[in-house]
Amino acid sequence: MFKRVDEQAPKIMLQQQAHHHPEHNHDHERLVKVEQDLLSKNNAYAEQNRHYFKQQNIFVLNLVSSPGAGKTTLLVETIKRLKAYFPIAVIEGDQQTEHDADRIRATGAPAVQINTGRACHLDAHGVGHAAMRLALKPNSFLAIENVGNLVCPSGFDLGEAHKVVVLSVTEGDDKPLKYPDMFHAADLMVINKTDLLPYVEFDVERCIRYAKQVNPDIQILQLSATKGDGFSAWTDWLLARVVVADI
Ligand SMILES: Nc1nc2c(ncn2[C@@H]2O[C@H](COP(=O)(O)OP(=O)(O)OP(=O)(O)O)[C@@H](O)[C@H]2O)c(=O)[nH]1
Ligand SMILES: [Mg+2]
Repeated sequence: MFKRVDEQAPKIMLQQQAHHHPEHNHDHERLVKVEQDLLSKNNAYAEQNRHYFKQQNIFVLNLVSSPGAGKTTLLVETIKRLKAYFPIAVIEGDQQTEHDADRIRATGAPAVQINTGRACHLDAHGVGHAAMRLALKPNSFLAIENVGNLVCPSGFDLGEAHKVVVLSVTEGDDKPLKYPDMFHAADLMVINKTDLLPYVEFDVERCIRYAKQVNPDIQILQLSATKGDGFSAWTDWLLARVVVADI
């Protein structure tokens, strides 16, 4: 089951509070209030999105990772393998450029690019609008690729069924402990770029142990999006979850 953003929000607030001096309390309280308002507005839009996705039987994933972990590559390879099974559409979130949406469109799948500018994450309101522009098909799969960073997107529910965190082996095996909110919010961790394991210091078992320490229920897959090793476990995971009514 996906975890709701309001379960995570208090933890984020408390951690921020610890860094403030008493004389800044007033400013800090105002900041917390603004953040709470922002999150509750986001949650309301996320619920609207979720209601719509459920009505249309659209399976939605929110892919999160640090920049360059391989989210777009994973999606491009997934579309190539699964587009014959069900319609796939993508919402791309990046600070700037249309690059990732162009990579998705090259596969034949529709994509909408959201440029977040100064914001470091997608929000449910923007995702709702992008979903309308995509004219999504019922009984389909929608992938949302969030802005690359392991902090901000963790607190923002977009109406997805699951957050999927992609961690590549060049980033270091300690990331689940350093960025626990993200690994706590995700239901699945994909360890990507396993083809590079011979060349980097990355202890897969330690990474898995850290991820489970933060989130005992997290599911884990290991693959190489470029070479294809382990990829079928990921496509099987998806096939088991995207319910296709008309096949
Ligand atoms: N060796 C190797 N390289 C990979 C793999 N997956 C992705 N890459 C490379 O990693 C780089 C970044 O991949 P992207 O798919 O653009 O990563 P991203 O997470 O979408 O990046 P942002 O959208 O910028 O956050 C590219 O050069 C990919 O070819 C993999 O499994 N193995
Ligand atoms: Mg990308």
